[in-house]
Amino acid sequence: FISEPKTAAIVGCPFSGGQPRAGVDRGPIQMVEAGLIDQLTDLGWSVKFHGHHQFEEVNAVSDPPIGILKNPRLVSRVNEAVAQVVGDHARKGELPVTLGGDHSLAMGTISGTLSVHPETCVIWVDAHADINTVESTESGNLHGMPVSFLLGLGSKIPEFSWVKPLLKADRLVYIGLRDIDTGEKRILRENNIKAFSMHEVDKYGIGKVVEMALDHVNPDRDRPIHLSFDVDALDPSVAPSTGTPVRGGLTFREGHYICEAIHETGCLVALDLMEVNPSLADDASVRQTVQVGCSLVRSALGETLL
Ligand code: B3U
Ligand code: MN
Ligand code: MN
Repeated sequence: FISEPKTAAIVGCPFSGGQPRAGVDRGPIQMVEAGLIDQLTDLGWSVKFHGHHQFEEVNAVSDPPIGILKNPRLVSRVNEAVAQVVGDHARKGELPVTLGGDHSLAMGTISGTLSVHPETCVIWVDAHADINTVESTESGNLHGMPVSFLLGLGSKIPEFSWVKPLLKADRLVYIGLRDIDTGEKRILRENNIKAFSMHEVDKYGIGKVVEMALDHVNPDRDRPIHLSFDVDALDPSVAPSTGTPVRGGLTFREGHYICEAIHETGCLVALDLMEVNPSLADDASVRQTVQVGCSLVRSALGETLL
C-alpha cells in the first residue's frame, strides 16, 4: 500500500444525525474556515477539497426509529455515501481526512478504508468506546455504536446490510477511554479488545501507551493505519466544544503525541477528526476547540515541533 500519499483529500461531513445535539454539523465548516487547507498545503501536501458533502437528499427520507435506534435510515445512507467517497480517495492513493460531524460517520470512513486496504488496523481515540450493539445501546444514538457494526457484533438490521464486518477485533485498539457503558465493558471483554483507558495513560505515560497500542495492532509496523480521533478524547479544558465532554481526558500534548507518533510510522492511510461542535460553549471555547482540531490533523500529517 502507499504509506504516505502526497495528496490529502478533505472529506467534510456536516452531519449530526447520529446524536441528539444540533451544531456538530458545523464542525467541518469551521475547521476549513479556520484555514486547515492552507495549513496542510504549507506542510507540503497537495490538498483536494471540493466543498462539504451535501446530505439534504437523505434528510428528506421518512425515518422513524427502528427499535430505539434514532435516524437509522439517515445514518445508514449518509455512511454508505461516505464509505464510497473515502474508498474512492484511498483507491487513488490519496489520504482521506474526514472532518465530522458525529462519530457515527466512522462506520462509513472505516468501511471505505477497509474496502481498499483489508489489512488496515484501527486506532480509536475517544472518551467513549462507541461499541454499543442494537441490544446494548441505552441511548439509541448511533454515534455510540459504529464499532459494533464494523465488527459485526449484535443483531443485524436490514437497513445497514451494506456495512460489511471487515474489521477484526484484534485489529482495533482504543486510547483515552473513560466513559464506558456496562454493556460496552462486557463487549470489550468478551471480544478481547485491547483498550488503553486514561488509567493506562496515567500509569505508563502516553509514549509507552502508543507503543503498546501499535505493538498490538501493528507489530511489524507494516499494516495500514486508520486513525479515528474523537475530539472528546481530549480533556474538556482542552476541547470544550463537543457534545459529550468527560473530565479526566488527554492533555493537549498527549493528544498531539498520538497523532505525531502515528505519522512517524508512515502507515497512516486515513484520518477522522470527529465531534467538534461549534454551537456548544462560548466563542473563545469554540475557537480553541476548532484550532485544536486543526492542529491534531496537522500533527497526524507530519507537523513537527522542531
Ligand atoms: N455510550 C453512550 C454515550 C456516548 C457514546 N458516545 C458518545 N456518547 N459521544 C451511548 O450513547 O452509547
Ligand atoms: Mn466517539
Ligand atoms: Mn466520544
